[in-house]
Amino acid sequence: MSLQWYPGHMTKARRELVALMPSQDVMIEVLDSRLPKASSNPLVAEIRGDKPVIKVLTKSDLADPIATRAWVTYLEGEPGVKAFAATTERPQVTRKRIAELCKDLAQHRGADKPVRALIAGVPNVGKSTLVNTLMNRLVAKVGDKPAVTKDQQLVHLANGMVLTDSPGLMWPKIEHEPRAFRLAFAGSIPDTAIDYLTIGLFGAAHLLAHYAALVVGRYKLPAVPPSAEALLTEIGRRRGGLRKGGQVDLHKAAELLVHEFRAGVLGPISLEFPPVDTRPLDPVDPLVPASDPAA
Ligand SMILES: Nc1nc2c(ncn2[C@@H]2O[C@H](COP(=O)(O)OP(=O)(O)OP(=O)(O)O)[C@@H](O)[C@H]2O)c(=O)[nH]1
Ligand SMILES: [Mg+2]
Repeated sequence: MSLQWYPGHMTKARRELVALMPSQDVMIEVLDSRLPKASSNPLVAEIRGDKPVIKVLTKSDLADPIATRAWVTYLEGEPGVKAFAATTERPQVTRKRIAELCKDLAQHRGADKPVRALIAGVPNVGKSTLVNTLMNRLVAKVGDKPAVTKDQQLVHLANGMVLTDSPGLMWPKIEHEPRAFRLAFAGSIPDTAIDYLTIGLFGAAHLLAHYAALVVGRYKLPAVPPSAEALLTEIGRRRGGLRKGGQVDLHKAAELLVHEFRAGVLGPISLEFPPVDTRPLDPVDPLVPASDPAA
């Protein structure tokens, strides 16, 4: 299944990002910590070109901290990339890190010229929330659904930086099925464009494979269910997802699982993990890969 959701305002948003980027010093690409790869939009990378980028992994309070730490290290291995994990639970840390990294990446601007940064990313990852955190007050509209921001918004920070918030951008067709499912499960694609049962089954399978103890604990299950469908059936039984006659309504159970995952009530969960470093270890110092020239 490929997924198509590319509302009209995104064509305009894309054009405006292309027009603005040349005047910017830095791109701040916002990624969801739970799916940093699936939420990195190839169009955003294309628009950025070779400008430096800060990859902010938002909602880190909802993600598996070990996976997030590995993602930050992995992303920083790419040229011109700085990365860090952010959460609304620690706004001061975010303000400090962004100010430091922007200064560092835009040294050519000198002390007297403000750093200009464009904030971009797929819908619902927390771009406008980041703007509000950096401003330390509510200046951008935020919402718990995709496509809340429809137009670019320019804001001036007290430290002189000039930020532009932008509408969440998708690309016309997501060909890779697991990527589309991850984006949908996390809430970057509107519920009207997805089928809850398909997404719920995908999520249930992932949870069973990587976070079985969390689902067993949350739904008070006697054992790990043998399949994604069995997990949804158990959830439906326990949470009133029954049709007349006592049959479990799998759609309802799937919807419940999707919403509980998004709200973080199952615990900190990541939907993907960075590639494992398989380079041979240095025989003298086994903590570094032998083939790493920087080691
Ligand atoms: N738990 C948690 N939720 C967050 C965090 N940052 C943002 N959110 C929530 O994520 C949702 C989306 O936030 P927005 O800032 O509107 O996202 P956006 O990227 O601007 O979305 P669009 O404008 O639709 O592209 C809101 O419900 C926020 O409260 C975070 O660090 N932790
Ligand atoms: Mg927004």
